[in-house]
Amino acid sequence: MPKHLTKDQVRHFREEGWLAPLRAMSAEDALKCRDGVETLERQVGREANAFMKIKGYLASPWIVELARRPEILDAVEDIIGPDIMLFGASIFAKGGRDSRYVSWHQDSAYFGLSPHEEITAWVAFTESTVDNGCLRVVPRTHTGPDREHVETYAPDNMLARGQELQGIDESQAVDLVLKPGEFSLHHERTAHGSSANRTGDRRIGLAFFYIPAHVGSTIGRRTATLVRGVDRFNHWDPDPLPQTELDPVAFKALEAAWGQYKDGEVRQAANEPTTA
Ligand SMILES: O=C(O)CCC(=O)C(=O)O
Repeated sequence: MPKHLTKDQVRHFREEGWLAPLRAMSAEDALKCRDGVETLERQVGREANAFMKIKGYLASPWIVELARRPEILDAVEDIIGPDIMLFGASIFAKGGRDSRYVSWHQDSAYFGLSPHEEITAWVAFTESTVDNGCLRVVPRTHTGPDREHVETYAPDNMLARGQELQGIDESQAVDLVLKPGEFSLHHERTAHGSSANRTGDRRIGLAFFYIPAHVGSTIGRRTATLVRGVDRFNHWDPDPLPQTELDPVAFKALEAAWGQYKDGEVRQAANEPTTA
């Protein structure tokens, strides 16, 4: 029996590769998260997209707490089972009237995981609508193979290398419209992206990347955090979790992971054998 989702919701995720909307927290708490992101931006002096990527939860303890919220983990558990590792988190913040977009992509081509059982919980800190460029998915793409991405490095593309899937049938796309405090789930092979923000306010969401503990890294040993259950596999070293906001040790690890990802050491690694 699922713990949190209905059987139909679990079936929907398995067949379609996505599920939304689900509630993680109240709209007031989502606003506090937005404030939390904007406080970090002021402290660091850069837009969150520049530093809260790949291991964004290492920026502050409140982000780790959010990743552990039962409302999110109960839903994740219903899909991937009780032993859950958090291996990543990325902010996706678009400004008001912002032409930046996220091209169609599959995370499986870049995450370097095997087997492909990662699921992403995308948590809305603001409204996420068609007008402000909500997350979009192409249903059932998770059941096919990993596809090749063209790395465009297009300036308005928010992805590190502007990686883009070719031949996506956009007429099939579903808009994952969310209210503040809601979240969506998608599989790492589900093709997804988002359009520009045509409204006057920011659109901010934080994507948490969860794996069952048996999933290993195909690109050498890395770190992750057990957020529920038991790790019987020891595929991952422990993350240096932040003790304070912008804890220097944790922040250095965050920057190193993002740098390694951006600089191309993690490239189309999906089909390589696991080394874990
Ligand atoms: O928030 C967006 O616009 C894109 C999110 C995304 O690519 C992801 O969650 O992996």
